[in-house]
Amino acid sequence: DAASGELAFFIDLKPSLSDFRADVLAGLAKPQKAIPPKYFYDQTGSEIFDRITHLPEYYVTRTELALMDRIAPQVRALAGPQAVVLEPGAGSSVKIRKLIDALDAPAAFVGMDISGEHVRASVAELAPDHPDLVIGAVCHDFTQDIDLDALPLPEGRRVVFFPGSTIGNFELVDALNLLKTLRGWLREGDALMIGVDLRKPGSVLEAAYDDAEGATADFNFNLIERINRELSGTLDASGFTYRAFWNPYRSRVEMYLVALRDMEFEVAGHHFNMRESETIHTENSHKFTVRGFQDLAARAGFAPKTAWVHEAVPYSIHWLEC
Ligand code: AVI
Repeated sequence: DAASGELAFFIDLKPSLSDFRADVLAGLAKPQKAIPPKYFYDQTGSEIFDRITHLPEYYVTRTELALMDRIAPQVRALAGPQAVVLEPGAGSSVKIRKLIDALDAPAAFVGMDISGEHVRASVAELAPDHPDLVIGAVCHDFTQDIDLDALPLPEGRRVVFFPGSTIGNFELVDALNLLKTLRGWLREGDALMIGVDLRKPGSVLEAAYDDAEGATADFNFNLIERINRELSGTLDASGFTYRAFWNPYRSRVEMYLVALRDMEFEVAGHHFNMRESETIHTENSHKFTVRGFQDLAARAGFAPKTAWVHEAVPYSIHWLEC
């Protein structure tokens, strides 16, 4: 197709596809029912997430974009000329455009995502505006190792860009492992630029994750619909309500679907029941302190170099060196 023709390369590393059926069945069989948050992001879920990023209560996206504008000159100086930028998880093209425009004659940009089609299309959109940039796409699961020397990359300092505080959706051990994996992609002198949301009052966090117009609730209810549609589920969405609360002891917002009554349902031929007020844990969003995140990064083998914090809303972007 026309889009991929504009890419310098598209490499399919054939990541093992995660198993929605197996993960949902295992998650619903646990004493505390839980479904991994990566399953939010089907077509509809990705559209709802995009709506979330524009909500008045959801400060994350607009705060990170404003902070990127403010720090652009410093990022340009730190990265130096001819940087090779890699983005695991094909996120918002608004952010990667901002970064590329901030840099001094960047040499290459490589988008990486578990969905090959998605990453190929979104990365190709950058090509017309950046004729001098080597632009590539890789179909890859970013929680897995990759030998970047096997890719046709130009010379230059590698900068991995991981915005949006996605790191906060992982349990702490998994966040540490992901940071170690990213460290493993890089050589001495390379860098990781990562967005990390910070602790703030519980009332602000609970509003951000349980908004007035109900978009975050819809995001969760879409998971029920996806299970019903793709796994022959018989869950009755009207039997659930959505709840988010700030857990200060674990420094995270926890999100749940709560049963409003006793229920029985089937998923993929398996029988389940839930008691009234029993929950399905759908997501965590960890909130860090600057020091706490730097310590985690240091344990993964990074040297924290600079942390920028937004002046009004606690949100940070870290420059970590190898
Ligand atoms: C993608 N991730 C960083 C979002 C967050 O803020 O934790 C996911 C999200 N879930 C509900 N609202 C936003």
